Amino acid sequence: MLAMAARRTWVPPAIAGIAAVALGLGAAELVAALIAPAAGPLLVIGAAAIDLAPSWAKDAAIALFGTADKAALLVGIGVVLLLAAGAAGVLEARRPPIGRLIFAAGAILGVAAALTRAGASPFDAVPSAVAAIVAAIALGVLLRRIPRAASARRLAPAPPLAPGARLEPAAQRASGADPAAARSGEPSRRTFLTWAGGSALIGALAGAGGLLLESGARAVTAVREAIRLPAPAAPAPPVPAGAELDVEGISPLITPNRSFYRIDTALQVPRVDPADWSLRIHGMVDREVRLTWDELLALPLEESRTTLMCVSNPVGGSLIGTALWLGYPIRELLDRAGPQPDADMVLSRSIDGFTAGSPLEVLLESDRNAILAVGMNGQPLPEEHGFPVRMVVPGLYGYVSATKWVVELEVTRFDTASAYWTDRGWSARGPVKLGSRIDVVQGGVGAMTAAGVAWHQHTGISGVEVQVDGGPWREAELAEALSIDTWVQWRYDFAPPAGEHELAVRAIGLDGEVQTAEVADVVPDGATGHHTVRVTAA
Ligand SMILES: Nc1nc2c(c(=O)[nH]1)N[C@H]1C(S)=C(S)[C@@H](COP(=O)(O)O)O[C@H]1N2
Ligand SMILES: [Mo]
Repeated sequence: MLAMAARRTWVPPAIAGIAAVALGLGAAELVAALIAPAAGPLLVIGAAAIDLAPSWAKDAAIALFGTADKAALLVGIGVVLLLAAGAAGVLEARRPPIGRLIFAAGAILGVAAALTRAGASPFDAVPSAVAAIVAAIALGVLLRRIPRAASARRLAPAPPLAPGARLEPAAQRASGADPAAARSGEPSRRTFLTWAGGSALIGALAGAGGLLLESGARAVTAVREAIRLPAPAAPAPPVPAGAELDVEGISPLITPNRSFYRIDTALQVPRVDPADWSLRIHGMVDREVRLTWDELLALPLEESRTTLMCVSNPVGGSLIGTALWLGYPIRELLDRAGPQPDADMVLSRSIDGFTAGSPLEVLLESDRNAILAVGMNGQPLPEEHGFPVRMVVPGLYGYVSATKWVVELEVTRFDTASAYWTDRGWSARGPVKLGSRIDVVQGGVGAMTAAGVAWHQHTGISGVEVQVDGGPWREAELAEALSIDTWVQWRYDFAPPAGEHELAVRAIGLDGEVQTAEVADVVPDGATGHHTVRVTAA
């Protein structure tokens, strides 16, 4: 092998290419497992190969390999990758940067394949890019460690050998067996093979780890997709026709799952298999309660439409959305546990360690749809919105109530326990503030329409007013409210002269509160002030 490598100068660079690609793909697979489990390079390449293969090839593969066709595909991909990686190594050694260009081309194909798959996210581009960058760097490092003897001939073609000349001295020098070579700092063949083998091994380990993690994530995705949620025992009433205004650009009354805002501290979305999920209610209770997924689904589930909002939503911001939730009232479960009289807080805990502190009395209110939710807009919760179980509490900001991937409710006290964001400077209590937003202003001189939403969860909205150019506040048209827990759409028609105009909006609560003009930052307990926009009538 060693002597062969000395004579065949393409062998070490080919080994370098293969080792570099192994390291790159391994790193990419690990990165994919962490941020984009559907975009691991092997999976993406395999899927693209299946999509792109002509149907006769697919038929032939199935005829030839039967149910092992996927395995055969992977072996085929492996062989092609091996050849391409070896070729890239050889080309990079002879005509740089052709090898690295081959890696770049592979990355472009990988990114394209990842991004054009159904439901792709921008993150899906990362693993392929990581693969190419790591492979390119590793290839450079490895090529530099190829012993001179093996690379000498590519730099300067060796003179023709004199008849009868022997190769021994060169082979010996390059093998690293020559102590003089080792002393001179010249890379030895053993050093090179150690580096190449080490890269390939690390790549294989990272790749195996990544694939294992990804398969866990994909298994949960498959479990979620197979779930059929039970029909609600208490369905939400149908949406009345008057609840939705016909204005282009207004927030839809119900926010689709795919455009629902997402806020959490999770670098990697926790993957929780419902079969492993349980909720533990403990702390200041008469008896601890445990609830499994099957037990939860067997309970009479209720539907409710609740607007969820983040305390970090600035005036006019988009961290707010409304969904049809399916779940079970938390108060029923707390009643089973029997909270002690001096408790005043429920500290909910996510499987990833996040905590939220909600007032116990709010969760116990009989007319508050504070629920353990399993469904969102007719689907099992999306993984990034807390699958399989989260909390939803109308009237409280998300950070003090809406724990996703919830696994624990600890009944405790505000003066002894504190939650994730409370420890970071945010208020311990987070009731949602009365608010409104201008979504769109359209039209032109003499006929403009402004429209948007207003909310005060669990209080309700009685009116919305709009002010043009600092003039008097005028009443906007209000759509029918779905409930006091849901935002309400509004529209306002006006007839501006040509030029620039300033519009402001304010909401009025069912309790008579008028939305304050006083400007407050989001920290520590939510922004205030009127949403104001400038428009030009032309
Ligand atoms: N486990 C967990 N749950 C969480 C959070 C979090 O960081 N981790 N963020 C909370 C915050 S601040 C908000 S506003 C809501 C957002 O829910 P959504 O991402 O489904 O819109 O989730 C809450 N639940
Ligand atoms: Mo939030």
